[in-house]
Amino acid sequence: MDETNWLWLGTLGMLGGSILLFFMGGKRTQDEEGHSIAHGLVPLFAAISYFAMARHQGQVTLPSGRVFLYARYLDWSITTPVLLLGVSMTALHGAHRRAGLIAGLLASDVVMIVTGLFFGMSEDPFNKWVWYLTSCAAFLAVYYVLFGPLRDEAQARDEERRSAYNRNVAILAVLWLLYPVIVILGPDGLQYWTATFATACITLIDLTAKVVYGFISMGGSKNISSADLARGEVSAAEISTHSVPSGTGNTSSIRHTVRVS
Ligand code: RET
Repeated sequence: MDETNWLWLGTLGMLGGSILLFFMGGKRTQDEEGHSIAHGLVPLFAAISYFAMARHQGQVTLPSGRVFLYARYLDWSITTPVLLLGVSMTALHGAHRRAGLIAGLLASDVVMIVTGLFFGMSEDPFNKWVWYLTSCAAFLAVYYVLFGPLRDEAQARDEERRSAYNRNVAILAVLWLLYPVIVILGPDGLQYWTATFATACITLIDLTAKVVYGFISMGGSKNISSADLARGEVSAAEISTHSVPSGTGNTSSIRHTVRVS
């Protein structure tokens, strides 16, 4: 398969994954709804970027003749914050606490992607390494928040949230680590690998980090919602409108516990 074929595989895989994730996602609670929409949107954004690259758009030929695919970075600048927001919501049981911590996490992630973009566009070795190392430093900050304060938050939650968080972060930490390794070995870095091989690797990891991970994370969210509903611990504000009968105020099928905290 040549590079363009891999990019087409990415386009179709992301599009198919997005449709499946949207339709198979739960809607019983806001947690489920949020995760379904987030995990459906992530591969949809990626499909746009893969399509552009498959059509030889979203790329630039640098003075050295190297073709740099910047569309990937546009994809990552949107999809990585969405994925991080998803795990944060699991750890924090909703979006309403520790806003500064989440802002710091997302800012570090954006710095990682933007400096990564400059790394990819650099031809001068000094510039290249400075950008690469800056991006890696921002990546470490992302890991610090995931394995430090957010992990502590998750451990204080119920069993379902705790295990969903631990599982999601373990998968995410391993998969995300592969990106800087592949990129540094490929044509934008040390040029040990051909463009086709690097694109094949990134496409397969991207499909895993977005679609396969999406299903795993959504499964965790379904467990969380089932347990919350069974315990009657879903507050009125947390139940999505789909499960609340309108008009009558009759919500007998779901026991509400509105907790003021
Ligand atoms: C770059 C190059 C510079 C050093 C580092 C990088 C990290 C990239 C990562 C990307 C993750 C993308 C994901 C997309 C899925 O939606 C920019 C490759 C550290 C971690 C998970």
